[in-house]
Amino acid sequence: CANGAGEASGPKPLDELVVGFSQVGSESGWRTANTKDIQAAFEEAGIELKFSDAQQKQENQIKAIRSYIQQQVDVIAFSPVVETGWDAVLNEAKAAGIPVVLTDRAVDSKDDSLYESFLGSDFVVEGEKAGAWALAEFADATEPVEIIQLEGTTGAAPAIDRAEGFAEVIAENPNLQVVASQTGDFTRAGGKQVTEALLKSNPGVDLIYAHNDDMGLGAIEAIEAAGLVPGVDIKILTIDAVKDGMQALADGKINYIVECSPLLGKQLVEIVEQINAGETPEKRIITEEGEFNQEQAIEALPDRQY
Ligand code: GYE
Repeated sequence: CANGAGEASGPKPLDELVVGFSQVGSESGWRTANTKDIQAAFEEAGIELKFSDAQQKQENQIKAIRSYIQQQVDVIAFSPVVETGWDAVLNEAKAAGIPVVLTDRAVDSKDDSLYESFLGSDFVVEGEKAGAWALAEFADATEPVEIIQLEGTTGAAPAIDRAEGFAEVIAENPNLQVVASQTGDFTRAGGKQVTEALLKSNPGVDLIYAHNDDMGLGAIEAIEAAGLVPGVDIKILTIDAVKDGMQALADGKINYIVECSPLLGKQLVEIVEQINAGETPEKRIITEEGEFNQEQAIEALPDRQY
């Protein structure tokens, strides 16, 4: 690819580099941790980071990216709120010779020359891990296991992939049935509202699978308000492992969490440095992550940074 910033003019000193970052929003504990980690990593590297919060709206991200193109930043990084609809603006960045790095979430573009690298988790694998826990947890069930799924933002890579991975794995046991599935937009308020409504139409629910901790935490509030005991009357399975989620797991209100790490800052700085040096970064960098049951959460909590 001929559009590395470093290739036209040679590497710049780091304190002359400018990176524009368009963040999804501040919808969850994960997002807050991700923003902090990225800002801290650039600060530490002495690289200027222009930051904008899109409030979960694609149009805001497109505007931010266009403004970074206009400002001729050296690298644009962004975490796409949804998968589709990026080709036009990414082609504008390409035409301007500004390399783009995807962090956290994917775009569904067929043309992978539109970005240098994609750094983030494998969300299908996360959904599979969640499904594997559900399979094992309800292995002995002789009656149908009713599952409510709280989906992330509609059209977002983690919502699509976490649903897919989970569905594939639980298909192994026809007793496990997703009886209702709705978006809570990755927020606590969304998780609470959807759970409130779905508990009424599905009084026999056994498990809530939430695509992130925040929606699971909202579900806990709705379950308690209905006079039920979260983690006991209705089990809860989530993804992320942010501090509030881990605390709820330690307290027995959530039953299992699949980790999704928001700590992408250092690796993003490395990618920017490679691009600046005229090197080609890895096209796909997958984050390493674990899984937690109650005991493991109790053990991990004291050292949890976010
Ligand atoms: O799981 C959720 C956040 O894109 C991986 O977005 C991220 C997801 C994360 O709102 O909490």
